[in-house]
Amino acid sequence: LKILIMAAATFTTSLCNTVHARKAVAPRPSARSFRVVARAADAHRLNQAFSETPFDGFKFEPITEHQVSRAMTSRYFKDLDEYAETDVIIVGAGSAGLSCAYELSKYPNVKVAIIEQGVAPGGGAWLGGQLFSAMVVRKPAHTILDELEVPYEDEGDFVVIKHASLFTSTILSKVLQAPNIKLFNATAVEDLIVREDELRGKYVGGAVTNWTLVSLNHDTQMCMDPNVLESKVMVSSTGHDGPMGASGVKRLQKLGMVTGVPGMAALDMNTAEDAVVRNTREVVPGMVICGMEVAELDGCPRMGPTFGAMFMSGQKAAHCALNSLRR
Ligand code: 48N
Repeated sequence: LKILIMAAATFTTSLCNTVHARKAVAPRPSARSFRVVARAADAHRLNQAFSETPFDGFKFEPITEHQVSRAMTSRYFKDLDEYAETDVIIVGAGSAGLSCAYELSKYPNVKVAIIEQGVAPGGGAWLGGQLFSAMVVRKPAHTILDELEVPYEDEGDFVVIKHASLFTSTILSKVLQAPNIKLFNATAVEDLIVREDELRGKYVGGAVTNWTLVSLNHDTQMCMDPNVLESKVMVSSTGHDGPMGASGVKRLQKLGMVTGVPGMAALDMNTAEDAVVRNTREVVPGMVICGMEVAELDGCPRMGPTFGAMFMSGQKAAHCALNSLRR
């Protein structure tokens, strides 16, 4: 027993000595370690400072979900009510359709509804050609760029906009701000209103519309009937490709109001652009065509990656529509 007590006492003593020794050896924090800690604190503060932005502590005003819903739906249904009958319907918001709308924005007494099947208006004018962003515009079509104040590089007989989207976003912005113009996007014109009278014979009196997704899926579901908008004159600028390319003239052909839609001919820039502008016209009473839809109907050549004819054809179509309204 005596030995055991002595061993326990020895063990306890050595344990205390070790702890004491450790304590004794434990270094007092040196000045260096204080500097390290201070630097870390500064870094944190600095990081804190850099991570602060003018938008920290932002607090939105309160809102309820039904307020958001009513803000959207009340305006949309008011627009549908207001544009159930309108002076001009432009079908297709590509470069030709937007140029037409821009020209009509100069006539504030003319009510215009643009119907665009895509969610994003702009058609093929977001790029200059293939995947290249610069847009080539042959003179004298650069005049619209001067009006829109779209900067370009002057190359003599033509100009180059550094990015096609600069043109499209600028003209879109001008058109959307015009009080006499309303854009209904993600909405397709899937048919035409066609009437007949002694004076004009058969004429186009408006558009038959549906949500684009419905128009593209009629054969996957029971019929979902369309909506209708009446117009005094329609401008069809539905282009030459895409899910509904040249849909206006193709519908006229099915209705027997035009004889054929041969489709655009092979590429020849110098012939194509003059022909598209020259042949922009009121193709049947109540319906003007412009842009590449003209090439589809008349079989004139395509021009490829030059856009001047789209601008001038669209602007010309606006005046064809104004002439039709004055009749
Ligand atoms: O840009 P696009 O396709 O047509 P345009 O005529 O305004 O401009 C054509 C131009 O981009 C070219 O093709 C160039 C010059 N290349 C020529 C060539 O040789 O290849 O715009 C047509 C718009 C599109 O946004 C379509 O989504 C839309 O019309 N659209 C419709 N919107 C509503 N209902 C429809 N049925 C419909 N069909 C087409």
